[in-house]
Order: sequence, then C-alpha cells, then structure tokens
Amino acid sequence: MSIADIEIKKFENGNCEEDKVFYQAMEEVIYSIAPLLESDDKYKKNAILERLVVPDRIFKFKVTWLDDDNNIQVNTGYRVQFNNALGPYKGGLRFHPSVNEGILKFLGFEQILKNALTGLPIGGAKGGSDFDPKGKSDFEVMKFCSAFMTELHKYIGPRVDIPAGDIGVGAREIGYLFGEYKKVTSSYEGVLTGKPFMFGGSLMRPEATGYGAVYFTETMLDMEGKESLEGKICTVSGAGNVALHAIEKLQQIGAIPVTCSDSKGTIHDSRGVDLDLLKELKLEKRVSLEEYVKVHPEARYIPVSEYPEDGHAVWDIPCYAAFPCATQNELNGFDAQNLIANGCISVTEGANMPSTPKAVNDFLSHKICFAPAKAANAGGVAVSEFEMSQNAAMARWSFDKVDERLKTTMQQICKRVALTAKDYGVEGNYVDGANIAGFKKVADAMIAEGI
Ligand code: NDP
Ligand code: 2IT
Repeated sequence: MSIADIEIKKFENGNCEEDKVFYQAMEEVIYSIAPLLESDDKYKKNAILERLVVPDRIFKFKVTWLDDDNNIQVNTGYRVQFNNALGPYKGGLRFHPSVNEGILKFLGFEQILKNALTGLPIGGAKGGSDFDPKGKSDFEVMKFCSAFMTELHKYIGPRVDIPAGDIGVGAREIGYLFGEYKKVTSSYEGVLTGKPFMFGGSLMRPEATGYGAVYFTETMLDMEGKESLEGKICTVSGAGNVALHAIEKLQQIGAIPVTCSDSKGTIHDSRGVDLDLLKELKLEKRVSLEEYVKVHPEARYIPVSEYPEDGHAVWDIPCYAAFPCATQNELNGFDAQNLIANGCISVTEGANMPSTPKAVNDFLSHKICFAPAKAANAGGVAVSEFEMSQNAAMARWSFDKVDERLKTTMQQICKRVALTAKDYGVEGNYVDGANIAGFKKVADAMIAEGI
C-alpha cells in the first residue's frame, strides 16, 4: 500500500454524500504530494495533512429576508475559514441553490493551495448561501445581501477574512454586501474584494480570472513547445464572469473561441462568439443563451436535453484548446475522450475542479497540456490581493499596471508548477506540480508557526 493510500484510509470514515466533492479534491492532493511526504518526514511528524484537511472553523447561520410579495424567506449562510498560515482568510462567496457545507469545504481547501501558489500573503476560505439570485429582482438581491451581511460581518475584517465573488456573486452583490457591512460596523474598509471601482474596487478585477487563465495557457504552451493560441479554435464553457473574460482575452490575442454555455444549453458559433451580444444577454439582461440565436440564426443552440446524459455538448466540438469555465465536474471521462479524439492539445481549468478525476487521468495519460484550476484560475484571487494592497495604501493602480502584474504572476505560477513537477520526477504533470508547490508553501509556514 502506498503512502497516499494509507493517508486516504484515515479520512475515509467521514466521507458522507455532501462531502463527496471535498473528498475528491483532497484525494487528488494526497496522491500528488506522496513524493514530498516521502522525501522529508517533517510533514508527517508535524501531522500537516491531518491539520490541513480540517477547517479552522465553519460558521453556519440563518438568513431571513422579505421578498417582493412580502413573504418571509429563509436561507442558510456559511463561511468556512480554512487556513490562515500564509495570511488572512481569503476566498469567494457563492450564491447557488446547490451550496452546502461539503461544496464550500472543497472550494475552501482548493483555495488554500491556490492562494499559496500566487506567492501572495493570503490564507484560504470560502462561503456563500443556498440563495438563488436567478429570477430575483434587484431589490430582493439587495435585501438578501443585507440580511446575509448582518450575520457575516461578525466573522470578517480586512485583516481577518476578506470575501469576494464566485458563482452568483458579482459586482452587484458585492456592492450590496459592502453597503451593509459599512452600515453595521460604521467603518469604511477593504473588507471585500471585487468591489465596483467607484468605491475601492481594483481595475481589472472583473477580467482577472479569465484573462489570467489565458496568460497561464500561453506560458504553458510555450514551455511545452506547442504552437500558440493565435488563429486557433478554442472552446469555452460557461457564460459568467470567468467564461466571458476568457473569451475576451482569447479574441484579443487572435484565437477563435466558438462556444459558450449555461445551465440550460450550449451555443456553437463557428465564426466566433459575438462577445458584445453575450455580455448584453448575460450581464445586462440576465437571460438564457437561447436568445443568442434570435440575433444570430446561423449559430447553433444545443439545449441540455438534446445531448446524451453522459456528456456535454461543448466538449463534442473540435478545438485546439479547451477552457472549462462553468462549474465543478462539468467535464467527465466521456467528454475528455471526445476532446482527445477531436485533436484538442490543451485544457485549462477556469472553473474550480471542472474536470472529473477520470477526465484528468485521461488528459495526463494522453499527454494533453493540462492546467489545473488552482494554478490556472489564480488570477482572480491574485488581483483581489492587489485590491487589498490598493485599499490599504489608499492608492489606485492603472489598468496597465494591474494587467502587467497579473501577467507576471500567472507566468511565475506556471513556471513554479512546471519546475516543481520536474524536481519531483513528474515532468509535464501540472496537477502534481501545483499540489506539491502549494502544499509545501503552506506546510512549511504551519511548521514554522508551531501547533
Ligand atoms: P458566474 O455566476 O458568473 O457564472 C457561472 C456560469 O456557469 C453561468 O454561465 C452558469 O449558467 C454556469 N453554470 C453554473 N452552474 C452550472 C451547471 N451546473 N451546469 C452548467 N453551467 C453552469 O460564476 P463565475 O464565472 O464567477 O464562476 C465560474 C467558475 O469559476 C466557478 O467554478 C468558480 O468557482 C470559478 N472561479 C471564479 C472566480 C471569480 O473570480 N469569479 C475565480 C476563480 C474561479 P447559469 O447562468 O445558467 O446558471
Ligand atoms: O475561486 C476563487 O479563487 C474565487 N472565487 C476568487 C476568490 C477571491 O478572493 O478573489
């Protein structure tokens, strides 16, 4: 039995249904870091793994609010403060009906290692609620955000824990959350990132995750001796913050993104996605992608119901590089086989853990350049940290300065990950490289800080 198998056995008992995604994230890390644990027994002596997989604390609270028909609504709110060895707790808030403690533990755990990879002084956290912003009026979203922050403000602070956005939480929600925080604490401070620019948000924070994923991919392709993305067909899933800005950056560098998707269906526009239309539909009107083909009847809309249950339409479309940017486990073994068969050479995870373990194994065994989420989508949280720096210094950085720093950060992460993989005998495996490099940084800090 390998060292990784032994470690995994220890955690198997607590593996309930809700914790499945958390367990999936943890298992990948444990297998990756086996060579590190074998190379130095200080990690075992200090019980780093046992300590790292248990959150420092989890807050769970009731959120009561009044809808537009004056009905009382009740949701559950959470904040998982996972690890602050490297800096204050940092990570997004997700508002989606599927949110539960297990999903937030998976996201918080990934966030620890992702934040470590940025090289910036930030720990890992995640939070959110089972509230569904879809179909709610602005006023209802505001009332929910106020009620959520009435409780959350007790646990956060600019030097304690700094939330940001994630699925269902963008500038609108962050604005309402900030307003309530200000009201209940009487203080005006950088307690949230992803704020609108007019009250302390960083330029380029909205673009950062998508742009960063493309910067990472360009560096990875260059290091692996592959052709660049220029002139190449790319497929992107999702139609939210990360997907829209990945598409935008791909277009800027001369690639041709031909797809996007939401929870109801996929758009395939072989001439290249109309980004202005997409932004109008998703950011302003907040409607289904089905509307896209009313303006562009030559594009194809494939509803989820018309595609076989074991796969997703986006990954059936031939491409040079794929960018899953929607949600966890959206790309499975069936999809991976489709991508590989159709000649895809590169997969970059814009979303958190969008590929199932089977898909990841298939990519690695077929020598696909595979950029795992905790490295490839770290641009969002990196620019969040830049926002914290600007707020603390009462400064404003220009768009170009943020962009330059984001690009450098993504290049450095990519190189560190590739180098670590090489050092531990798994050259070209960015999954192991990212897990080992991130874990080592946090673990060494935990050891230095004592128990
Ligand atoms: P958004 O809420 O802006 O967009 C999410 C998109 O994904 C929407 O198009 C949504 O479709 C789609 N989606 C959500 N759930 C599903 C599903 N079950 N099946 C198919 N499509 C789905 O979120 P973000 O773009 O911010 O986040 C996307 C991913 O990126 C998440 O995994 C998030 O954790 C990760 N991420 C986000 C960062 C950020 O800075 N925002 C930073 C790093 C990672 P619909 O509108 O129909 O629900
Ligand atoms: O998953 C992520 O990295 C985010 N949702 C962004 C976190 C942040 O604090 O900016």
